[in-house]
Amino acid sequence: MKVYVTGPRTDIRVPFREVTLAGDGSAVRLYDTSGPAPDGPAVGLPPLRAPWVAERVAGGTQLRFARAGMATPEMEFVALREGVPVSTVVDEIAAGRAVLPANANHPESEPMIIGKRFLVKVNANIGSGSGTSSVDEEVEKLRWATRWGADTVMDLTTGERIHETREAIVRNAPVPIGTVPIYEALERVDGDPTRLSWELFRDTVIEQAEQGVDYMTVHAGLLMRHIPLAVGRIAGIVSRGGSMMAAWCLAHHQENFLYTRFEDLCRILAQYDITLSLGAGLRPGSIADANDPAQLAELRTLGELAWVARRRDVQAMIEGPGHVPMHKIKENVDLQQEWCREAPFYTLGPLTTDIAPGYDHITSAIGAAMGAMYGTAMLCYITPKGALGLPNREDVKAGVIAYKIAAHAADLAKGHPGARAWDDAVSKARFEFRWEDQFDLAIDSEAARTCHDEALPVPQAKVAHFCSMCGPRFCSPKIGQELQRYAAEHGVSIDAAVAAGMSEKSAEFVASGGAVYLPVTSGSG
Ligand code: IRN
Repeated sequence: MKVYVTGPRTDIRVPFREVTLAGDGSAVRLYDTSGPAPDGPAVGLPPLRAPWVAERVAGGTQLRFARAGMATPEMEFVALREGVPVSTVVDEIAAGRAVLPANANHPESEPMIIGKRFLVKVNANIGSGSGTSSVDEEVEKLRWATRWGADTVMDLTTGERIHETREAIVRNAPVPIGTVPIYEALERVDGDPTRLSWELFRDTVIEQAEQGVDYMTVHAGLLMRHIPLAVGRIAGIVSRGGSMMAAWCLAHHQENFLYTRFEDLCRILAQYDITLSLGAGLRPGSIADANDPAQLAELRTLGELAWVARRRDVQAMIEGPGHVPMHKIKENVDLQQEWCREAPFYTLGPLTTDIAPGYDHITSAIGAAMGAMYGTAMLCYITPKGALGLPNREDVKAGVIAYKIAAHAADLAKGHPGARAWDDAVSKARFEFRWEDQFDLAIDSEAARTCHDEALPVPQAKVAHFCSMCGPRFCSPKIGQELQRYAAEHGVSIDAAVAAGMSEKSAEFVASGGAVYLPVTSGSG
């Protein structure tokens, strides 16, 4: 059930999914990204932030307010959502360690924060590759992704109805929407990257900014001098935006215009409070290329650009790999944190091995979990299809769930306040055979129920004190419960109960004559 927690300002209503436990009637509150019930794609969601935006008559970005020590309603909202003091939110944004992506023209979004001191976030990419799917289908994909817990969604739609599709997505999005504007700019020059220009890019950015896009990936850190460093790689340049800019630089023999016009870009972004996501154009696309000179040279430039953006009041995060084996993940995160002055790191995976096409959500969720434990703030999901094809509905779900698990595992490791409560609630329900509570609390209740019911479909099994794994005769939680009961009845500790139980069993064994029953095997002579 969805519930709302209200802050000091009654118009700040933070959504949670509340699960009421059959066991003792208590309630567990879980972070909820699904947004209010929609009235239909054409109507859009209610503009909850509109009054807050209107209050800021002179505009200003979240970063600017945080630097001035002022908490905006959006900051109060995320403090309640994360269960942390508002001062933590203000301080982290002011220091550039966190971003709160919220375009003034996207009042429908429920504020969220990306930074290593907060819950690890997950982004889901949607959008059709060639305008094949309808606008309604894309809105449906957005809903589906946020239903499973996507904290932000990137619309990578290309093709004919790009403006219309994005409009429908933004108006129906309860989460921040990201885009990669260079993709649309490329459409406008019929797919020829050599015809790209700053003016064309700027106009595309402004059009998207007016629609309400909250954060934009800009591949401004890929410089002329970095390109030769990628020549000897196994996988070359795998970033779509990165390869466009490299093609432009080589064709014109000029420095990347996203770099040379970066301050102009920041001036535009600041007007809307759009967050920069500095693109990883040279991220490694294979295990062999991880943490190589090309990737690291670009990373240093991204750190410099994040600093320039901050000077212009623009919030910035840094994109990252890609493909990195487990033993190189910490080094990557540490270097990013050092060179980018702790700006939030936003990685695509990384895949920890290249051997499993078709299972990239697993190979990359391993890397995502490790990176997040070391400080990555947001994880861009990779679906089972990875780079094999456009994800369908089931792929989107599998990708989001895999990444939510990775993110939560990292939250636990980092000791985020409140993260443990969810685990403890599930653990207790499991130990006490409260099957329905276990299903309701599960990240994917349907999957949990289906797994259980496959072997034990009868209703009685939902209250049974065993499952189909070990059956009714030997059940470890049941034995555990008996031990707890023994300890309580006899007023002793669990250890003492175990010891007492052992001697009771031993006495029984001796009294029975001490016979040892071994299975009789035939033909053993
Ligand atoms: C996230 C972190 N690194 C890359 N990403 C996302 O991957 C990026 O934001 C975009 O949504 C997608 C493809 O990016 P390229 O290939 O254009 O760099």
